[in-house]
Amino acid sequence: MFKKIEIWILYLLILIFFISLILFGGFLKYSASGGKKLQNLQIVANYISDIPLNFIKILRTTNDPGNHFVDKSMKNIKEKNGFTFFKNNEILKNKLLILSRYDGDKKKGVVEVVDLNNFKVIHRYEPDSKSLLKNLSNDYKKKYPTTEIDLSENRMFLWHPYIEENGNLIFNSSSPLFNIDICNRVNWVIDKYFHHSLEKNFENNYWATHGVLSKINEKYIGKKSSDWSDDGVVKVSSNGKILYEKSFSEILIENNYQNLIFTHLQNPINNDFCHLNDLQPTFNNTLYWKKDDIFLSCRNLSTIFHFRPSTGKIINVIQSSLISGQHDVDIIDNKTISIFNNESFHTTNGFELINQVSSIVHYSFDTKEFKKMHSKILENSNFGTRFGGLIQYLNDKSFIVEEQEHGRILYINNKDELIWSYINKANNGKVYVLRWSSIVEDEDKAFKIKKIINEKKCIN
Ligand SMILES: [Ca+2]
Repeated sequence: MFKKIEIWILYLLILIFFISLILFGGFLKYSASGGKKLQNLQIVANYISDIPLNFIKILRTTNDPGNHFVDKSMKNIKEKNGFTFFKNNEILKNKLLILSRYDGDKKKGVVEVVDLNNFKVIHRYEPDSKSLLKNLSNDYKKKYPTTEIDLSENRMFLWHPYIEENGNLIFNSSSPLFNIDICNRVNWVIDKYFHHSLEKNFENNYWATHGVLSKINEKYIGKKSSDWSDDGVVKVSSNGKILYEKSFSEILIENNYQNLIFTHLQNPINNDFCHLNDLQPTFNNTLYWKKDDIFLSCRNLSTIFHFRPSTGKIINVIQSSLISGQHDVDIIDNKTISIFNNESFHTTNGFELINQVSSIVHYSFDTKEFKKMHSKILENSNFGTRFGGLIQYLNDKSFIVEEQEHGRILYINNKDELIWSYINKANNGKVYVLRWSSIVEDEDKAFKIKKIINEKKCIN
């Protein structure tokens, strides 16, 4: 069946193979160090070198439905599934929890509306991934070739969902921005790549974070600008039209902060210099900000930027030795913001928690002081998440905090006492991640949502 070949030919082939391997490796190193010669050959060599990693990525995503969203640390594995109550509390009466979680039993991302009078799930949003995909343009799918996998039934999730009083839900899944109705039917889609945060502003528009292809000059970042991740801020109208957008690198360059873009060039996270993970609009004029300014949180710079879209100006750069790898900036009062401080930093082992717990930091514009809050209760609860997570204060200064990667929510009253906890556990005993839940505090809005849910007539 096989022909015999001379042994010297075999040795010659092995020799050629090793010489080719050395030359290929050397050429890749030359390319990675910014070599300018043989540009076309560099593109081909880099494309070939990407094949093994891309192949592994595809294998992982197609063979591991659900496993991607398991908390592999097993941190909360001994906790009871669902809600556990520690103290009586009436504050949340007539309010709703909008619970975004990966359902480990159904192996899909869902949003549940929980009635906080009795902690019963009164509605579930379970959008059909095929109908979401159907609404995307071919251009988008071409630009983001893993879209079919990322939005497949087992892989999609509903990130930072915002519920309207008519029951519509707006969310992204590291994907376009979707607006669906109470029966999971698509109202509108914005065919751009959104991620992380969505916040409503004073005029009922939304501010959202999205990823954009970098517009930074090629002479700085080379031809593979598609590998250079940039973020942007987008203002979207309630009927899904884009009213304003600007890339984060443009904001920094126009404000003479280009040094912050290139700080991380030698860092493993260099292609994600900002990692914009929250965008918080202001609702009034105060001594320290104007209505519809936004606070932008860049995790990879451990920095909050106070930005004024109306003038394009960065007003303030907020940094502290206390803050590292943060998510979620919120406005507390006319002179204070809170920062969900993951206290995580990027090492050669990936992201790690500095002190094993995450913290909440308040910054006062008045005194210019940073202060850690609720430390004792968060430490006693062993609360910490390297990625994601958020805090929401209610009017009485009680709050929920979400431990995203460990699938847990804590509700803590204004005396720093734990009232209840929630764990996202499946029947297989594993804990699955959460994706930024919130409380509908406005009782009138909660009432209208409940009415829509009670009267819905969905044909599914
Ligand atoms: Ca926020």
